[in-house]
Amino acid sequence: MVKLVLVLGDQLSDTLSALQQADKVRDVVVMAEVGTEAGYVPHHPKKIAFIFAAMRKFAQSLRDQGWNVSYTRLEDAHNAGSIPAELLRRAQEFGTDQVLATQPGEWRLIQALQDMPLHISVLPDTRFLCSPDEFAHWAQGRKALRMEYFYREMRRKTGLLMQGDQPEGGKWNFDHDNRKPAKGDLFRQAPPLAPPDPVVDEVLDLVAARFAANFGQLRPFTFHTDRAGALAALDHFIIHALPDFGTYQDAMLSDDPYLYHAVIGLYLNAGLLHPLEVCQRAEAAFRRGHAPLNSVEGFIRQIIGWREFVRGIYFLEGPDYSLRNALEHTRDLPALYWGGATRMNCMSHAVGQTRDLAYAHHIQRLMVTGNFALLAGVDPAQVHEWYLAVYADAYEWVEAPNTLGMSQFADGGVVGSKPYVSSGAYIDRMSDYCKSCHYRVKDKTGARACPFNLLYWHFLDRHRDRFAKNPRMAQMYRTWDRMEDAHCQQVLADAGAFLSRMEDGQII
Ligand code: FAD
Ligand code: DLZ
Ligand code: SF4
Repeated sequence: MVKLVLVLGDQLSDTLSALQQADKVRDVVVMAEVGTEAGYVPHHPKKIAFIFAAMRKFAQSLRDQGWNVSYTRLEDAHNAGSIPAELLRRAQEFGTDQVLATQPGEWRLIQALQDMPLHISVLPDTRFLCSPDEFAHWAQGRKALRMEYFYREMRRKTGLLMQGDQPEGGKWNFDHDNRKPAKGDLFRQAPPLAPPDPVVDEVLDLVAARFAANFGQLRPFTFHTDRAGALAALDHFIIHALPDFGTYQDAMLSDDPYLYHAVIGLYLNAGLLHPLEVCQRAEAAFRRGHAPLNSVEGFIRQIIGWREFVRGIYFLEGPDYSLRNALEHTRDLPALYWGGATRMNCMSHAVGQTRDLAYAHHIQRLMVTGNFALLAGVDPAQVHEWYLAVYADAYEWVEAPNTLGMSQFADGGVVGSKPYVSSGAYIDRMSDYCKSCHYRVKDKTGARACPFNLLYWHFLDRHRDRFAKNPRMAQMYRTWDRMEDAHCQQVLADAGAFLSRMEDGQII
């Protein structure tokens, strides 16, 4: 009997397990642009355009390889509106109830497929280096799950940057070399732009018509939308940016959104690049002397360490992970996250760049927008929805542990042993934002005091019961306790007033 082979918008890989198990002559590949996937959060228009254009091109490449592909466009009159409804419609059309699927990356869809009146074989997603079962096995019996130890296992497993059973250069992690601020440089090479293309143009018109109300600027659209383009972006990064990736990984500059970052997360997560090939190319650059060890190790750690680790956590923790709120934060996400005016220059740049590019690099996500939401006590569910919507690389398996775990501490310490919070001093050290800000980063109290300075102590003070005994935070509490009582009261009062202005919808 003919089988339907489901290929989702983030499963655009020739090596997909469902395709590998299918019979090219007998079976039918099902792909569908559907309202539910395009609308479960208000995705950035660039993200929707990237996924639809990449889906259309991948469908064509499958046809070119001899596959029979039934592709539903968003605007098709018979579009049933959701992945399950499209599968049912195609099942009726082809007289079958047999489906091959690769496990989706979100519990929401995994559960939707389980509830269907069809025989669906859900195969493991083999495009990762560590399966959920392998991760669960690694996690079993450990008191705390720490990325660093998991990462070492992945280094041993892949053989990346290894000399026998020892790490290259005698150390697993060169992070202490990677904390430098950056200076403007006119010669820094931005990621390459994709050339004009009729498939993309058609999708851009569709997205402009259907998703005009979503936060985010659609044009200019510069992402690549096929594997060849993604490989070109990777090569460009390895040649031009990888050598400095490590040193300036944490730096932020107002006029340079990409610095030495790869901007490949969207390609990896959609399936256009494979994590191992990416890391092998980076390792080869080290072996031929093109890039130093601190950069290559740092880059590989993000991919075989953090990326695999957060996926392991997502599947280990189960479907309720995205509902967690360990710190019981309840404030609404301020309008400035959706483009509302703000006087905070760092927030204005990080959000403005996100609106224009559907991209911000890790430290902007963690130490600017994430840090502010955490310090201000914003409801993590709203923070989670924002991050899932606004970045071109966002899917729940990777976004939720980063946002709810690493950034908001909403999982109570599963991903990180302490919350990532900082005052304005960190942002000042790592960026050029503060020098043209309305607020003064050196001011600790008063009307012009940097809000990060006020809220940092407010956060520590209100969560003292939870964090004072955390050995990694004891020093912060000792500093707070050494301050004059009157100063502390002033900081807390100014922070409270700032939060009240924010809640009243005033420009902050
Ligand atoms: P680079 O800095 O060049 O790093 C190279 C690659 O390493 C990335 O493409 C990515 O695949 C991987 N990587 C780096 N850090 C992480 C990480 N913490 N977790 C997983 N992979 C990592 N990443 C996503 O892919 N999707 C998300 O939805 C996402 N949401 C995030 C939300 C928050 C609050 C934070 C703090 C981080 C989030 N990240 C997410 C991780 C990271 O910010 C992005 O992977 C990275 O910014 C993508 O840009 P890049 O390709 O230029 O990465
Ligand atoms: C993100 C996304 C969007 C915007 N649209 C579609 C779509 O129309 N059809 C589709 O198959 N996939 C889409 N995706 C990706 C899915 O949301 C993704 O496969 C699941 O969230 C699982 O990771
Ligand atoms: Fe951000 Fe504070 Fe610096 Fe202004 S002074 S840019 S609010 S850290």
